[in-house]
Amino acid sequence: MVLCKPRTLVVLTALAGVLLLLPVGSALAVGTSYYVNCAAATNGNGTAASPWNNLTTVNSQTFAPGDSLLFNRGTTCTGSFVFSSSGTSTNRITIDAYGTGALPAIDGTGQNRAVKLLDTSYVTMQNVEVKNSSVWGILLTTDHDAPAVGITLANLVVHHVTGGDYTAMNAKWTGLVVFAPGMVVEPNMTKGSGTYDRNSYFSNVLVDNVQAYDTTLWAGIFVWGVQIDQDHGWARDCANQAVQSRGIVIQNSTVHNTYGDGIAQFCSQNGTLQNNVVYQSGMQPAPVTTGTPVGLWWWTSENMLGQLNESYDNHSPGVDGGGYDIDYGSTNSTMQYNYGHENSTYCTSVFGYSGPTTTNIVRYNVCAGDGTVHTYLKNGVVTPMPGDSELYVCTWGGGKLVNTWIYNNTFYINSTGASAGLINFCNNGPGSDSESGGIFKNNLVTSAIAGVLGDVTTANNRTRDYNLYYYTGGTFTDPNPEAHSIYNQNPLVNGFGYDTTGRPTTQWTLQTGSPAINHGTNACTGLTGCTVGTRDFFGNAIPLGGAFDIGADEAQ
Ligand SMILES: [Ca+2]
Repeated sequence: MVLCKPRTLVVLTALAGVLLLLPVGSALAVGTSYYVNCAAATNGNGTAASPWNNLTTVNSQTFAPGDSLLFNRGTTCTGSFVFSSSGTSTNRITIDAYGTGALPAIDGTGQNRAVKLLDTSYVTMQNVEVKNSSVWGILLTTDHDAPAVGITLANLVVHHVTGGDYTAMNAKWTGLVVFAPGMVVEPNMTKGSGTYDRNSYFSNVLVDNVQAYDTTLWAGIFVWGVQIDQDHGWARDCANQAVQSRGIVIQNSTVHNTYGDGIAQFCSQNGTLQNNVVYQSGMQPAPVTTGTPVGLWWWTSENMLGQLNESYDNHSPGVDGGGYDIDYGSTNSTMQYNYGHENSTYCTSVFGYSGPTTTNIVRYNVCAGDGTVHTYLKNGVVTPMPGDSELYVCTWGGGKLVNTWIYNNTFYINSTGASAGLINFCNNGPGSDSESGGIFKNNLVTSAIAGVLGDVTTANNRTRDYNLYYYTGGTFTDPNPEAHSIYNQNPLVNGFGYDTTGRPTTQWTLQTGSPAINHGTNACTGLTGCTVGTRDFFGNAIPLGGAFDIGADEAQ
């Protein structure tokens, strides 16, 4: 025994070293794997040799931390998969595929939702196809008064959520992948009798490589950050950071063909939306019901980051229908390194309503060829489409914009709408944005139309300088000339006018000899709390050559 002791210690030490190298969650995994093969002729006991063959049986099970629930590739389970077990931070539960072939599918067969993850924490769901439900593809919700923490959705294909009707309170919490802290009362279901203090939210969520498409409901990937309880209490709760969802990352995902939003987070904090592609959101036909879809955006949220996304060909039966939006009540957020093009209306908007929208940054984006649709059907009357420009800044109802910093973007304007140009005012009329502390600097503006600036009054509401303006059809005369800006010089960019699918790689970069090179300024000079970051749209370090270039490319 004594002789054995040192050897045991050596083994344990070696094991500990191995364990430390394993990913969090699998290091101490001690759970059981359960198997589902819905093509099996008989219902088994959940072992690999005798898998379950239907969702009713699966839904009746409770799983323990460390367990795996595995669906057989190449097979389809029909009905609704409802999962309510939780793992722990060190022993997650994993819902995954086994075997070979196509992703295992869950076919909702027209039920409200194909998948419902209810009151779950520390759960990973990956490598599954989800389809053919009527209101939600995957609904993540709660029916308790606590946060739902540590959920990962990865490598999912979610599609065809159609036919449902869920318009109570103009609900936007419907669609393909929806996070909605409870209590969501589903169509044809009644609310539970529990008492809730509205303290439920989502925390530390990862949505990675999810393909979500085709819904006649609202959204592609959507986070309604605060609790829904069948009233309008969320209007109050959204501003209460203590009960907002937080730490939600949506990345490497593609969303298209939704009636409402593409990817959005509402009433949330510290969220990230990156490396996503969104197109053909807002496809609901007129007449409008809920309105206001945007490709990728957030509303009443703090410390948000949207970057490296592509958002294009997005639409709306009503207003909005743009590529990106920092919506009212948002604070300390950044839209950067994004590509927006050929949207019905704007590339990017910033809005203020009922109070301030504070310290929001729009930088190093490429915006090209937006404002493709110029009228919509408003109350049965054909009306000019608001915001059919590259930038749409707007306040109403006591809203104001504070410290909106727009710099080092590249804009290409060719919209032919009545109000088209670089920047557009909102429905409240020309100059209807209440702005303080805003800047518009180092932007490269090329226009194929005469209205280069768009609404001059709105443009003038922010300090603008060090920009380059080039009108391809003639001479642009700025009614309020900027001291250090470049007018009427060809910016000498590669791929001039590029506004098609796929992030530009060489297009909109500066040629040697471009007047934009080293003619910008440090956009943060004089701005408290402003830092310019470390890179441009293309990944080049900034600044090069001892001075900032104008536009989204730091060439030299
Ligand atoms: Ca430079």
